[in-house]
Amino acid sequence: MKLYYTPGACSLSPHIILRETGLDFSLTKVDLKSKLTENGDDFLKINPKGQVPALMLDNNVILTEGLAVVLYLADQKLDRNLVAPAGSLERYHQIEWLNYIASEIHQNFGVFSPTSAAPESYRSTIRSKLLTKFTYLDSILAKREYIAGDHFTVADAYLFTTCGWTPRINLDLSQLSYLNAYIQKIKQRPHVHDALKTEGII
Ligand SMILES: N[C@@H](CCC(=O)N[C@@H](CS)C(=O)NCC(=O)O)C(=O)O
Repeated sequence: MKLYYTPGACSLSPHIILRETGLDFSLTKVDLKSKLTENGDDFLKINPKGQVPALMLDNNVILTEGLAVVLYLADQKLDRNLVAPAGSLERYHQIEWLNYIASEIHQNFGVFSPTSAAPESYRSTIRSKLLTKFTYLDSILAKREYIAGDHFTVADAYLFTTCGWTPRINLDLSQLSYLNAYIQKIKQRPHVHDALKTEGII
């Protein structure tokens, strides 16, 4: 399998999950501005949406959308407990978290992208909105070790990835002590550390 990624982008989440599963994979870097891969290939021919993550399966089929990609990967190695088995209520709760992170957290970062023309007043509104949502997540993490329960899942890889974007938009989360302890704990996982190192983030 091959993961098309951009350092520090939302593709970090499936990158972490690939490592956590132990599946064999390679990485190809994408420049999101030029839409070229590090090999000079036109990324729009690989994923016409022009977005990472994109996962190329061994039969050359492309799977996109972070939520679908991490679920697919975790399902390949169910024994790693990165997602609960199909049909279990636990799995639907994990999907509930993935969707919350995608729609309520991730999407709100869009106004801070380099191509966004959003005025500072709007950015400020979104910053406050994000603070409210991260405060809610902090209250969940006050009650349990990981966002969906007592062990690391696909939802943690995604949440951890989005937390990494907050300094870039000047969103101060230092008062959210449970969230901060959680970020440190996830960062110390060997596979997370390796993913961050490979992407040049640490
Ligand atoms: N709906 C997509 C969104 C992916 C996304 O926002 N990717 C960003 C990087 S974090 C990207 O590729 N941005 C470049 C662009 O939209 O042109 C998903 O959930 O995977």
